[in-house]
Amino acid sequence: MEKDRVKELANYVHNAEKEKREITKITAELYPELTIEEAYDVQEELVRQKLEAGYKIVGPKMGITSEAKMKQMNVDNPIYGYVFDNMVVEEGNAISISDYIHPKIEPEIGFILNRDLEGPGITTLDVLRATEYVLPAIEIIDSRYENFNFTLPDVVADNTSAAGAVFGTYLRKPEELELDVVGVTLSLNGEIQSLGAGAAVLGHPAKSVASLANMLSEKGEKVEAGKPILTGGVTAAVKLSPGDFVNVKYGGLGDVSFFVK
Ligand code: 0L1
Ligand code: MG
Repeated sequence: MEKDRVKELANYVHNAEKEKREITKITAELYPELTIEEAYDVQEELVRQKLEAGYKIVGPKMGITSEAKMKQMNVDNPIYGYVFDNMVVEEGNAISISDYIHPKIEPEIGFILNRDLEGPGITTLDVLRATEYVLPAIEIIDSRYENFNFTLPDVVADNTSAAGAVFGTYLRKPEELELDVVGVTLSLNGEIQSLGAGAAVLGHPAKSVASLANMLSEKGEKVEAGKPILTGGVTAAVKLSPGDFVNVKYGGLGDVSFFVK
């Protein structure tokens, strides 16, 4: 795809994010033939624009990591995007719904590595051996597309709907937990809305990090030590409304809460 076209599509999603308004998916009319590879070019341009604007990458995030979501989108591989510093919400604080379009949340298990991981060929075991800490986290997703209606290339171009991240402070060594059987409950205002186990994330959340390392290696990039990695939703995403009190509990890994104004 020509450079101007990449820029045009990156501007299209970036402006929607900045102006907090819904747009029609790229593949509807603007560029129906968008491929996954081209979509990552658009994402790269979007990331470049954000860095140029002064924002910093906090860490990568994985998306479409559950079998249910992969089946729904008819794909075999997850996707990745980036969390930026302006998206981070301090645990226990409040977000304002007007800062988003139609936000949803996903409970996730975060990883922090003690050394860089460079694919190809990275395994789940490699990841566990390179993990300094695992931590509880909540991702706020806010697709810029109307009604979260998109194809896989659309959502890749839109930085995989990344809009927020709340990182918990209950850090644990990976050997202290069986991450695939860590149970998670997501409650709004004291009522459980969704639940799941770590295995919902590609069978094991560490596999998601391995998959990220192997995908990034195709571009000559690696997963960097010290940056929190969001591995993917453990339960189905849940819509937020003003007045909500969000609490997610993770078996053996503490809990994370925040408010919605
Ligand atoms: O983080 C995620 O799994 C979301 C990826 C994008 C799909 C969506 O917005 O639902
Ligand atoms: Mg997610």
